[in-house]
Amino acid sequence: RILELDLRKALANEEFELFYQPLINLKSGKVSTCEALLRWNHPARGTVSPVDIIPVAEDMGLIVDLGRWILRKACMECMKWPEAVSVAVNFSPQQFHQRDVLSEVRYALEVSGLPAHRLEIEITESSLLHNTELTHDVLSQLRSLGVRISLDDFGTGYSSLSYLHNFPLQKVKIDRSFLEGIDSDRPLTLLRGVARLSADLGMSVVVEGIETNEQLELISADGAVTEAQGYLFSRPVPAVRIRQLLNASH
Ligand code: G
Ligand code: G
Ligand code: NA
Ligand code: MN
Repeated sequence: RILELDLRKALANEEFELFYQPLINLKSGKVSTCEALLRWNHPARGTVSPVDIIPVAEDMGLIVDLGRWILRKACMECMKWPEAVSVAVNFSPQQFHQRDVLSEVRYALEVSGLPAHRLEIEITESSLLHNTELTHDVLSQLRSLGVRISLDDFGTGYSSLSYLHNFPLQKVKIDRSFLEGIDSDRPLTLLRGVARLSADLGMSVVVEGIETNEQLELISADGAVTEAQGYLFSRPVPAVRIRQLLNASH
């Protein structure tokens, strides 16, 4: 595949870039975290989406190198932000299940100087499907380092509610599909239920994909949701732009 050949060169040629999208703490109204989102500035194709990059990188065995680059870059970028702001980094299942995942995280923190409590790792339910005992150990060890684990896209996979109490997770991100139609006809029952359950289990709760003020009001009403993310606040933006945004708001 052409894409594979290009992908091998892309790391060396510095064609990758991280964009950042803020998560807003609903109590303070301030940015709590910024999520790093991968972009590839392909010399001929223009911007390539992570949806097209990550699976190919996993097939090629390039995910470890690429993941290492992403993690370090994100940690170094976070060092330029106000201290109250954390960075969230997405881990693909292969990246999460690599043997050296702990050393990778420890090393990224070390070389960047970022305190562990300012790093959040986003995994999806698919990372929790297999090797549950080993998975549990890795999560606990990451927790001992002081990083937070966030369960991304909750509600799109098998959505076993048991994940929420069986694994040591600190945050749950409710997928934006839960918002569909809530400002018109669909009852909020499901979203509120998941949010309340997660909050009662001691987790921070994020709702993703907030695009309107109506949606923001609806999810804020009962206090279970702690953070919101979506185009209403900001699209994913380049590093320079997020720095300006954070300096203006903190
Ligand atoms: O930013 P965008 O909407 O294009 O992201 C599309 C998908 O790609 C999302 O599911 C997001 O979690 C995933 N993604 C974005 N950046 C990364 C990354 O650095 N690593 C991994 N594993 N997934 C990413
Ligand atoms: O899987 P993950 O949650 O990491 O995916 C993040 C993706 O969602 C990014 O590609 C980002 O561009 C996209 N996104 C972020 N906020 C919104 C939003 O408010 N509406 C829509 N439609 N997509 C969003
Ligand atoms: Na994510
Ligand atoms: Mn998500």
